[in-house]
Amino acid sequence: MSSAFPDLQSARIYGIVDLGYCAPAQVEAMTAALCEGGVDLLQLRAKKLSLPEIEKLARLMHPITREHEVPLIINDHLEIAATIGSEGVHVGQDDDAVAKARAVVGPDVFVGKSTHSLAQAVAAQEEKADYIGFGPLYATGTKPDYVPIGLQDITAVHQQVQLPIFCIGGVNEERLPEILAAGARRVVVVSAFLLAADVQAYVRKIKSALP
Ligand code: 3NM
Repeated sequence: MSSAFPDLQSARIYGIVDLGYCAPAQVEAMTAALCEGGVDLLQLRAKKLSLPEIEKLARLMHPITREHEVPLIINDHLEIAATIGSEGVHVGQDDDAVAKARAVVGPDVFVGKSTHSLAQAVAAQEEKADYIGFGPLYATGTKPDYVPIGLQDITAVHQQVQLPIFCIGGVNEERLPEILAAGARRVVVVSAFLLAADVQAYVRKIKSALP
């Protein structure tokens, strides 16, 4: 990854421009608001759009994220990440393995992986992911088919996995104190950011509450 960007270890707050909440026409403004609010990482997630549409949105987002020195991470689509030269790519449990992803995007692009249990988190570390998502902590409409894992394994995952761990799923301002008390150090926030009346202010509030 380019040295212009902060390293993953220092990242605390991870936003996602999820097209389930944000219309394509709003993507640029939302990207700017999230970056100006202070996200450390930003993902493009568009489960229902075609590859050309996703690539187009990624190309709109990238100059904005770059200007803010925020790594852009493409969800699922390795070839789009490789084509547009994003700083990261993210894969799920049912997607390509980390090694396959790395082979497509190259050694300088970081590869994140979703994990939904302690065992999957440890496996992702063995697979040499660069970071993991860990959740969903709570039931969430953003990923409705997943059973929430609760907060009880957060301490253990930080003991057993040395990668940056981003707790995800239902994270919002009200829940943040109990999530941090359970041992989380980094979070991903999706709907609470995208639906906030003042996105920048909401990001700032979450950021100021993180260690
Ligand atoms: N991945 P919200 S939970 C995209 O557990 C995603 O891997 C999850 O959205 C996982 O902040 C999730 O709106 C949705 O709950 C997070």
